[in-house]
Amino acid sequence: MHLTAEQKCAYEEQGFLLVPDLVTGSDLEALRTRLREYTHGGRSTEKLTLQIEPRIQRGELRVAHPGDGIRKIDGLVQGDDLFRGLGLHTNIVDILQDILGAHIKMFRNALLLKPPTVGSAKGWHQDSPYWSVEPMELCSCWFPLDDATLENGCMMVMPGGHRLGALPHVSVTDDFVIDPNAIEPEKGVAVPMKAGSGLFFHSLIPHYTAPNRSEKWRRAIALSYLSSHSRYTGEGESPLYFPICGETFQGCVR
Ligand SMILES: O=C(O)CCC(=O)C(=O)O
Repeated sequence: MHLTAEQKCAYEEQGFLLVPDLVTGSDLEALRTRLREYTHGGRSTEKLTLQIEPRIQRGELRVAHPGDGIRKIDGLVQGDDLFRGLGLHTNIVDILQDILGAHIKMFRNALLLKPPTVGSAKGWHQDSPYWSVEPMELCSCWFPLDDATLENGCMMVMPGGHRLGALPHVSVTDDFVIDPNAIEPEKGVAVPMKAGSGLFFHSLIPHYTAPNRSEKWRRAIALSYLSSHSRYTGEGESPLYFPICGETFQGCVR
């Protein structure tokens, strides 16, 4: 599933690209079923890192089942065979090679859940300012397991915003967001998506998701990748990243 020259150009110009039908049918259903086992019983989450919706964590909101309050699950690609298969899926890796080149590692994977009515917003932000990697040219594939709509908190992006470079970010309650003086949210566009599609986006694209005001789940996994030529700029040695394809280079991420 390689990109056409036109798609590649659109990604470079706009900083994002929607690709439909990366995974369909029973393969997509199997991922949903597996995730439900983690959130609502049947499978241990002991080896995973879970984050609960902040208002539920603080006791300001209640949900019927603990699984209805989970906001984030980290590490499924490392810990689960089906999600590992997704992280390494040929349809995704083909496109990543067109964007990042032949040598790729996975930087992170995070299931981002917006439970019905209680799922909160993720404010306008860029990913690279959160991440200790240079150059700031990572690529994420945001993959919804449910249809992502305006009502349940689909992705919103700022077309071309990756070309502004790293913008100043500030801490606010429960979040770390672009300084409101450095962004014009009215220029953002919503990207409703069918489950199983992928939104490939540059790590400097400003993006936002609204609260889930609907009765439907919005579950997505963010799969973030970097070129193996990238450099780790945090303290100490580079973490060991999950290998996707190609080689590792001296002085670069491990
Ligand atoms: O899925 C969401 O609600 C937010 C995703 C996001 O901001 C990210 O993947 O960086």
